[in-house]
This record gives sequence, structure tokens and C-alpha cells, in this order.
Amino acid sequence: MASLARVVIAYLLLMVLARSAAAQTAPLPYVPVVTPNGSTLPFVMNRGVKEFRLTAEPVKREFAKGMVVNAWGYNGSTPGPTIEAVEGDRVRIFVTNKLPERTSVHWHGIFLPNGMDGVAGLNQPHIEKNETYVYEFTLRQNGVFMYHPHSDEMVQMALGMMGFFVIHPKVAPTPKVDRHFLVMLHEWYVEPGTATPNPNVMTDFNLFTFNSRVWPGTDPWVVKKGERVQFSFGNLSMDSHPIHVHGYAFEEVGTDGGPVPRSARRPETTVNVPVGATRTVEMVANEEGDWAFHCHKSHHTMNAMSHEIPNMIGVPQPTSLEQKVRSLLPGYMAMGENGMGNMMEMGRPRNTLPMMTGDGPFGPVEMGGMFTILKVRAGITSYADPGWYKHPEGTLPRNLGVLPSSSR
Ligand SMILES: [Cu+2]
Repeated sequence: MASLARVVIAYLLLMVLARSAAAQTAPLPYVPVVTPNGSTLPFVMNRGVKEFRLTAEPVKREFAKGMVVNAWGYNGSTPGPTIEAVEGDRVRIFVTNKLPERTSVHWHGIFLPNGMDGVAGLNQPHIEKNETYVYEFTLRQNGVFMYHPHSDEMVQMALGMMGFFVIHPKVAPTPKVDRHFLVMLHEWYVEPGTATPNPNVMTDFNLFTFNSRVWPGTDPWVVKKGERVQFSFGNLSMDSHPIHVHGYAFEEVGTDGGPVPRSARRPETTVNVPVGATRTVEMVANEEGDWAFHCHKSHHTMNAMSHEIPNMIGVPQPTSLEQKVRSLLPGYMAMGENGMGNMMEMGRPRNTLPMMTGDGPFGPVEMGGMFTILKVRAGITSYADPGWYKHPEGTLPRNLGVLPSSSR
């Protein structure tokens, strides 16, 4: 009898070991999301609970080559790393405050017990400097949600404290989604020549970011031809952002309130993302090419504007100087010397990007801010940047040169 018991115990132990080993090596039961220029937060399983760790802290964020911003974020980054889980999961999230002031975390759009909602003063005390709080709740819905502070919100969000919280459905959707990009939209005011965003600005922002990067610092979004692709946009800035795709139409399939019923979906080329919301759109990438993807507010695809800059349009400027600077800084525009003379460095203030910049295969792209390129390719085996699209013969506009006026 005793030996039988030992055999049973040994068998049960083996089962447990085999199961935990399987849990560690099993593929994820979902297609992981992609946060361009960002990352996904790792988790550990602790007796059936998914444990995540967030540290709120000051971070240095390079918006594009040549500009580093003194921001605040989580785990060394703005936006913070994406939290990814599955409907039905129980999650436990440790939040440690390494900011110079108190904070809290609100789980935007997520159904949870009131005490876990993270509004400091209302649902919990503020998390004081160096303290750690632990949040724990069970995920009862699916969709794309966000997290952000609810303590000195104006300052903490203006400095970049925000991230995505993705909850996959228990049963994978059909047809299957092959690729899902998450893009946090934000806007900042960094006085040209400085590095720290001014949180007191309410309307006059001068930098507009996809995941806290501006063009040409935004990574391309690479997909294989024929893939079903979703893009989720989150907005915790002070303005709405109409995000526009070239060459395609997409359908809005979800918000941070839940999935959009199929009967309510309609084709669009632009999705307006209101403040305090997420929008998820879906399309099938069946047309190869390098397709612009950007906010359609034209000032949001420019960098580092300042109302202190005098309007020099129509005022003759020394073109020889502009041309000389342009050979060093493609796209440079002479803005005049008044008002910036004591902080100029190669024609621009230090730590400041050109307003319109970036090069493509045909010359200057002259964009900035909320702009990137959707690269759709057949026959690629990885999602590394495939370089510029090679246009098939006969699919580019032809230059007819200067025509005589009679033939125009
Ligand atoms: Cu915009």
C-alpha cells in the first residue's frame, strides 16, 4: 500500500513538472502585438496569476536623431511598455514610484473593482516617492486599453507617462489577424534649444509623436503582402488626431469601449482618434509599396515649430547661406536670424529638429511629427526594414520636362 502511494505521488509530481515545463515553452495563445519603437512588458506566472512590474521614472527619449527629450515614463521608456494579457487572466501589477513626486496608475477602459481604478485621492492614496503599490484584478473583457497616472495628471501625462494595455479575446478572432501595431499619439511643447517639455502649454504644441518618436525617427511598419493587419491608436494628448493611410481603406473594428459590431463597420481612409480613447482599424495589406501613414492635421506632421519664430515668408534672405546649410541639413529653411541668434548651432537651435525633414528614394520627404511608412512586401521572410520599394516598370509618373505653353 505504501509503495503504491509512493508511485502515485511520484506520478503526480511528474505530471506537475511536465505541466509547468509545458507552460514555460508553450507558444503564446495569441499573436503578440507590436509596439513600434517600443516594447512589450514581460510577465511571470505566479500560482496562476500573471505578474507585471512597472517603475514610474524620469527617462531620456530620443525623438529622432539629434533630439533627446527629458521625459517621464515607465521602465526607462515613454510610452511605457505594453501590457499584454488574455481575457479571463488574473493580473497582478507592481507599481514602484521613482519619480520626484507622487503618482498613481489608472487602467483606462478596463472593467475592475472600484478600488483598483487608480484615481489618487478617490480610490486610493497617492503612491509616494519610492513606494510600491500592487494592483490585482481579473480581466473580464477584450480590446485595446491604456494606462496612465491619475495624480498630477497634467504634468505627468505632458511628460509622456502612458502605455497600452491589450487584452486578447479567449477565442482568437476569425479571420485571423496576422499583425497588430500599437501606436500612442502624443503632443509636446519643447522650446527650441531646450530638452524638457513644458507641461503648462495647453494649445501650442510643437512636437507630435507616434510612440514618442517623430519622423524620421519613427520605425517603418513592415508587413507581408496579403496579411490581415490591425492598427490601434491611443490618444491621451490635448487634441484629436485624424490618422490617415495611403493606398488603402480600413474599417474601424474596436474602441476602448469594446468591439464594433460588424454591421456598424464602414470603409474609411482616416480614423479620427479622440482624446481619451483608443481606435483599432483593420485591413488586408494586398497592395505592395511604401505607403505614407500619418496624422492629417498638417501641423502635426512638422517638427519643432515655435510661435517665437518670425514669419519671413516673402522676405528676401541670403540664399547663398541657405544653400550652404542645406548641403549639411537637407530640407533646411532659412528662418531669419531675429530671435534665435544667440542659440543657433549650424542654423538651428541645439537639440532641435528641422521642421520638415527626412529623405526618401526620390529626395527630401519634408515631413516631421506623426508620420511613418507602411512597407508592404511580397516574399519577405522577416519584418526587418526591407529598404525602399522598387516600383515595377511603368508604375511611376513620367517627367515630361518643361513643355511649350501651347502644348500644356
Ligand atoms: Cu494630429
